[in-house]
Amino acid sequence: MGDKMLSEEIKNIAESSLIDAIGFTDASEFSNYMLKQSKRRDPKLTLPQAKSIIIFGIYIGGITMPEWDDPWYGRTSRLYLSGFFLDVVKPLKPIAEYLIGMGYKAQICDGSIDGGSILPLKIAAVRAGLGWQGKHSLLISKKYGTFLTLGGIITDTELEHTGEREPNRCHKCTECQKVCPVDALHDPYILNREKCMSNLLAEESLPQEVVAAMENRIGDCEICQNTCPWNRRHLENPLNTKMTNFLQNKINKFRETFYLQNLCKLSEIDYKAVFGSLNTGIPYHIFKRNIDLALENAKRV
Ligand code: B12
Ligand code: SF4
Ligand code: SF4
Repeated sequence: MGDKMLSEEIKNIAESSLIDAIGFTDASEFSNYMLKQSKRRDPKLTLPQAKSIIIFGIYIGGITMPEWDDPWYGRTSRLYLSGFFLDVVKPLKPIAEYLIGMGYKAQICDGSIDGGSILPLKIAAVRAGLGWQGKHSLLISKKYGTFLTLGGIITDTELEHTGEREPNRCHKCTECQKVCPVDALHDPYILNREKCMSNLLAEESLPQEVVAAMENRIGDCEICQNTCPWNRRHLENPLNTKMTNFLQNKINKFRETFYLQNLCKLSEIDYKAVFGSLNTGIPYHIFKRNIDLALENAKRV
């Protein structure tokens, strides 16, 4: 049994931090995590006294650029535009601070600044009852589809666990596997990182088949998410959440910048100044390469 009042207070703070979904689970090892050498495998490798994990979901379904289908426009993803690519820290901070103020320990995940990537967030979210892992490997929530960016806190306090696991609702569907242009989802539920464009568009070497498949993408790919039936309503009519509105207003100022002919003029200093807040971790020379290739692809359309 965990502390019910503390769990309720955390939920209240989460709501005022514009967090959309929250779940509590135990801090035992994730024995099915494939990266056995990673500290994400066991919360106690980060916090030896860990007792609970809090998992948070922030809806980003409404964050898009209307021009994405234009081949002369640089396409990215909702995660990229949200600025949560490496860093979901900000909305989680008041909760960590509250726990620390109460005399507990609290470590945030995912943060490029604080604590780092210390949890396998998808499987932790499944354990906390936020949804199930789809065949594209992402967490699907009945309410939010895959458009929840995830964050977590490892703490040494005993919290009331939400635990009820969602059943897998992919059933016979294999749409994401069929639509991936680079066969990165050959085996259901397992993403082949070596093939996935979201990874390769941030890497030095880009295989020829990816150059054609990337079309106007300059970072990230959402093809498997865009075909998932659990996202259909969010693509057609996204939920009107405060965080989505806040982030969409923030990124609207980039709308002109994302035209390929504008992007290719950005110097390294401009790139850091303009895209620094999006925190994508893509180095300037790779960003430039992606723009050059996207421009070549646009000429062929
Ligand atoms: C590294 C990383 C990447 C890497 C590599 C991913 C990988 N699979 O290795 C790259 C750059 C490719 C990547 C891409 C993307 N990522 Co990413 N990524 C991460 C990160 C930092 C770690 C993920 C990880 O642990 N990978 C290691 C492998 C082993 O884990 P895995 O893919 O979860 O593999 C599991 C399955 O194979 C599963 N499994 C194996 N067999 C079976 C069988 C069954 C039946 C089941 C159910 C499962 C299962 O168990 C494995 C766990 O051991 C997390 C943040 C975090 N701290 O968790 C974000 C995270 C997972 N990414 C996220 C997102 C959104 C993306 C992108 C959609 C971004 C984009 N728009 O381009 C793409 C996703 C493409 C896709 N189809 O998954 C979100 C997911 C949100 C959600 N709703 O699920 C996260 C949680 C970031 C965040 N803060 O929100 N990502
Ligand atoms: S993000 Fe793109 S490349 Fe990666 S698995 Fe999904 S569809 Fe395939
Ligand atoms: S597209 Fe179909 S198989 Fe893939 S995750 Fe969504 S529901 Fe599951």
